[in-house]
Amino acid sequence: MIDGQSGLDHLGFSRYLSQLSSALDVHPDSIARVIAEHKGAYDVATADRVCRAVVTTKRITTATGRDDFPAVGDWVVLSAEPAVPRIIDVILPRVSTLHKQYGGKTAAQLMVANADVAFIVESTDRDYSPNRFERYVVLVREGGVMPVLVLNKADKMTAADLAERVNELKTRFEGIEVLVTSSTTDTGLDQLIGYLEPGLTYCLLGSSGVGKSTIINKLLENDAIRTQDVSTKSDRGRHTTTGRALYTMDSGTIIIDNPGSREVGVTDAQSGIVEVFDDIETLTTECRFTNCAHTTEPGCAVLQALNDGQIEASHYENFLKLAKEAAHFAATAEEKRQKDKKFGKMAKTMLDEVSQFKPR
Ligand SMILES: Nc1nc2c(ncn2[C@@H]2O[C@H](COP(=O)(O)OP(=O)(O)OP(=O)(O)O)[C@@H](O)[C@H]2O)c(=O)[nH]1
Ligand SMILES: [Mg+2]
Ligand SMILES: [Zn+2]
Repeated sequence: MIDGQSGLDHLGFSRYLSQLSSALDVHPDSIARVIAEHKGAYDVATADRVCRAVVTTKRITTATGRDDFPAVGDWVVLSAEPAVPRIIDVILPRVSTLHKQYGGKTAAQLMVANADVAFIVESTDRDYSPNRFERYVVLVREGGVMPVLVLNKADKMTAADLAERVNELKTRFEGIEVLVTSSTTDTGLDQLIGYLEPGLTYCLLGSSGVGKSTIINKLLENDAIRTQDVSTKSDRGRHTTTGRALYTMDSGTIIIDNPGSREVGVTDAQSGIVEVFDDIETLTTECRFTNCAHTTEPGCAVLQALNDGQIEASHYENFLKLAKEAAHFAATAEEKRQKDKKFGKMAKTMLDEVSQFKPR
């Protein structure tokens, strides 16, 4: 059985145990956490070392999907066989998961396991998209992970524009923390660091080039991760991070870096291909009405593109499907706001009524 002396705490083991619904009957010496994924192999960290590990052929032949294989963040049991690569015998129960997309349940790819908090990073430049934030928020919550929005590269925008965006995000994503950061000027990094708790696992998600790895390098203070200068043409880094990896901070916080994703969208269940809608999103900015639903409205740039054959009908339908889910999310937030407003009114009326009986 496991007590507090497992030696795995720098990897977040106590936190993991506290989230499990039943006790683990495994000797801690055989437990490791997956910290990186390679083609056909994993790096796993035990209490005192990092080593290569592989899964059994039995696992490969009996697997029914990606979830049957280890992912970064997983807790696993290694076989007693000391030879390297070690053998991963068991994947311990996951308390949270992050899949690449939602909707097409069959092919949803597992990215990360056992993360507590996901920092969803966008940059202030043209990457900025509240809709994308929303897709990530849905995805993150579906996996049982807490979302936090991070608006990075604050140095590239005026304070006024920045405040406007933060305001927009706070209104749209009630109850979700919004952090503003810049790795160039160190703006907001203290706030971000203040947010981190020892023993918890955080992961960074977001498009390529928004500055995820740079933030982690700042947190680790040792440039552990290679990043790349922004390509001048597109103003974006080119997919610098190619694999996910888990890092441990001296403070005891665990951080997972992800390769930039252009992958958040619904899945075409048949092909397993992930669809993104950046093209349609760009078009929506040209619709006549800002609240255009892109179904019947005059002056709709999306319908226009559909008619022109510029976008595929199936692509358009998937976009509507996703928009519906997003609208549902927005509606829930709006309902809550209305409720709060109603309650505020009611409270005020009550106060007024009570004040009538105030002793003179
Ligand atoms: N101006 C500015 N540039 C930044 C900031 N943070 C990162 N960058 C630059 O943006 C580029 C991309 O940064 P990365 O950290 O590699 O981005 P990433 O999100 O890890 O990208 P992928 O690994 O491809 O997913 C680099 O050239 C960084 O120097 C920032 O706060 N301000
Ligand atoms: Mg990176
Ligand atoms: Zn439209």
